[in-house]
Amino acid sequence: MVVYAAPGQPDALVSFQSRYEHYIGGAWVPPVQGRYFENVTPVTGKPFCEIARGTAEDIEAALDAAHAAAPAWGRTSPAERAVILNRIADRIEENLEAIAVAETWDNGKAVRETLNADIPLAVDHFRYFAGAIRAQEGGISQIDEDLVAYHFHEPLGVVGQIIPWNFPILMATWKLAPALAAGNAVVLKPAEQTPASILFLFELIGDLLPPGVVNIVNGFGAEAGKPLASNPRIRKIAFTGETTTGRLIMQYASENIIPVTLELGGKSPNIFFEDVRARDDAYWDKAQEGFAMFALNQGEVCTCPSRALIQESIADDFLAAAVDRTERITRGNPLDTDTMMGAQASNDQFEKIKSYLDIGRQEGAQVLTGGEVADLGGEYADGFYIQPTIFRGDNSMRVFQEEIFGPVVAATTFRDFDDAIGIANDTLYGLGAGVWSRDGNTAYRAGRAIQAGRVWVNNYHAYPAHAAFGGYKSSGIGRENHLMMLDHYQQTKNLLVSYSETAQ
Ligand code: TXE
Repeated sequence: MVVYAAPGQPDALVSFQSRYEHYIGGAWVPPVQGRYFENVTPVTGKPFCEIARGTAEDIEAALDAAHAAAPAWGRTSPAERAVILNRIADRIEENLEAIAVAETWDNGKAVRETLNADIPLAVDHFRYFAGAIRAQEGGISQIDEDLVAYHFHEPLGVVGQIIPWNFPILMATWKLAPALAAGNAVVLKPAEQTPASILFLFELIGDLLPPGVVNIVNGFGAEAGKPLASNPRIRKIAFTGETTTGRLIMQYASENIIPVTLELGGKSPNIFFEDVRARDDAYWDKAQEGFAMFALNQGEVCTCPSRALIQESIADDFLAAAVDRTERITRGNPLDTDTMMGAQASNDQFEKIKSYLDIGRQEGAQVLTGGEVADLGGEYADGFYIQPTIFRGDNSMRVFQEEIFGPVVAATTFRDFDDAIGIANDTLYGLGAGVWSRDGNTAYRAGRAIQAGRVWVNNYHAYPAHAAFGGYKSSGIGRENHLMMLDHYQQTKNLLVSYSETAQ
């Protein structure tokens, strides 16, 4: 066990500044209007720094810096950009513990996750896109003997990126790494709930990039996000957040006719077929771990397996074991590596989850475990802690249909394959899904029939950089990760060249 801090302090590894400015043109720049807002740590519920409160003027300053930097950056070779991305990865890796603690302090998630997942995945993401851009090739089409079509990849120029608070550093990385690899300059707006860890990160890595290639403007959605997303000086907007906000982002983008990628909400089904019982105990345990993934990151994951669908014949046994597994999720100081589940990211989110605990009960869902706020007492009494909760009910209930974004799973049963797929697809969303069966045919057919961009088969919540990730239906547009992500940050230039010496 390692406790990274005395209760209530991130201490030795991270000293946050008491005030953070915007990061524009490689420098720390105060907000034009001179206003700041308090940033609270969910660990204790107390403010720990203040953050520049950005407005349209700050966005314009950041766009000036990005436009000044974009032409030279866009002309660097893929090899030069790859070197820089690899240096960023190395610098993050060298400071992994400090960045992990900063992320936990800002977001509330358990440090065992930031140490073992969030930050290592961010490192790998930069390395992946360093390799991807060097491996990318253009194309040549020989139209006829004398006419040749060359296809080049060109950067878009200056792009806008708006990210949420559930994986601040990883979401920033998912967006920055491909955009930079492709040769774009960026204006990024972090979520107002969790700006500090990203700013701490840029104190560590900012010098590795030419000034103006990445600019960070802090602030709220309406004040800073909208002037960025609706700005005619960006050539693309990438967004992760709520589906209703995603609709607004598309409206803004339509005014400027720019491409949009959206990673939005989810209500992912996790389907357990009856053969999970017929196999060895190790597989049963693995399936139980897959079920318990609803509490990973306190359930604040767009792919949270928040609907469990269990075949009738095994449902009672499975759920009894699931309750036992869920009750063994250790909670406590998020900075203690023994803690599995930390604090919800903000008071708003805490209140939203509490309201769904009431809604579930009111609509008649049975609480199998949890269902309450988790009172950790002492230093943590004002932190945002919720018990991991299993509801049992049916798919028409609001707790099955609406994104709660907390450690809450709604479980139901199904009769047969068709019933399972019907329930799984009875949702507005289509981001993630899980299928648990060792029958290859069942797993394959279910995986193909579920309307979701990512279906985990016999695993859940793995996010390798080279597997495409994104939504069907109201869960979004476009993909993240994978080579194909480069396409979202590039234009295709076609040169159609005649080598004929004569008129045709
Ligand atoms: O999201 P918002 P919120 C879901 C989850 C959560 C709910 C609300 O269910 O409970 O959304 O979270 C910026 N123009 N997800 O309110 O508002 C905002 O400042 C431009 C799922 O935090 O979408 C922040 O940086 N930008 C999701 C970002 O958008 C605007 C992760 C996300 O905030 C804006 C987060 C505007 N008009 C929440 N309004 C996922 N898919 O993982 C807000 N923003």
